[in-house]
Amino acid sequence: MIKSEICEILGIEYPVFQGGMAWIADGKLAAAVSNGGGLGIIAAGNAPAYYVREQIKIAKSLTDKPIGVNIMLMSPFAEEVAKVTIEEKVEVVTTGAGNPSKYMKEWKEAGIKVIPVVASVAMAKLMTRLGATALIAEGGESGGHVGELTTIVLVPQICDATNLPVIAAGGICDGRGVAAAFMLGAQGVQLGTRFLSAFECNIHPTYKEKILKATDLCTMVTGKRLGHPVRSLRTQFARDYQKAEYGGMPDEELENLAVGALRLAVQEGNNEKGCFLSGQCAAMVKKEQSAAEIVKEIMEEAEPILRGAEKWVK
Ligand code: TUI
Repeated sequence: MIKSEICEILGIEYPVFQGGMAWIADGKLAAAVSNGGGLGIIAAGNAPAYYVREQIKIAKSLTDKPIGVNIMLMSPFAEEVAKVTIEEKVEVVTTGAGNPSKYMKEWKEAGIKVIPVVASVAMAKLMTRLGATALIAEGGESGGHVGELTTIVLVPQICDATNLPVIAAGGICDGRGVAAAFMLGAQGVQLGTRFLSAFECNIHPTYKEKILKATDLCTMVTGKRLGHPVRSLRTQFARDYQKAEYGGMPDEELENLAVGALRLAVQEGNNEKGCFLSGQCAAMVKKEQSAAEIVKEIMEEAEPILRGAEKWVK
């Protein structure tokens, strides 16, 4: 069995986080992952505080294990959601798409373990200084908002920049990815795309089908021009957006094009207007299974791979 310091720090069985996917990672999915021994994480995305509070209550009604809330820092509701995490006494907060410095003191005083996503060495150093519990190093293979660096170059650099446990994210889908992450110095992994196929993941059947049918070159990055690069499946919407982006559409119109696109993908499976966020590893997601099975399976796969690494050393 693979154990690391992060398991003791958080009181979880397996060092596996479920990524905080906006519109997707609700209380039910988070509870299923936590009940499976990993860390389930509710995504706040762009949702207001009352929604996040509701999802925390749902998760807590389904599990006694620790759960996390992911705060998307570009959300207009980030501040009120930050308060809700304190009021509802969630065990862990993860952050993404920005700098959470101004919340760190409050969270720490409330006894919340803070695990920010960092996409650079500078941010890793700052978060270490401000008292983060651990760091998530998320490479650009991931779905959604992506940083510049890939997982294989980001993780070791973040590990060198901090004495905190590092969780690797981006492109990790099975036991091979888990083993590789540990080889790079990580003590845990975060997976998003793989959990899209979980029975407990409440996305439109069309979304699930697209993930299960995806092939190696199925994702693309759009949104660079406006400074918010986002990885999604290469659908009609993504192609149209890219055409508009490089065809000189004014910024405001381009922004409007994306409004509501995540919801249309998740709730309606709308191919023309929906934005189906996905990591590059979609092609490696082969079957539907329970969240608990996913957690257990990837960790059981990783174990013989890590043990077998000795065969390379003569
Ligand atoms: O946040 C994510 N992935 C996301 S957020 C999201 S919702 C969204 N909707 C519309 C436009 C954009 C996003 C969908 N997917 N991943 C974590 C992540 N954080 N990746 C990269 C970063 C990051 C980037 C810059 C973290 C810190 C950072 O710091 C910048 C600074 O302020 O110095």
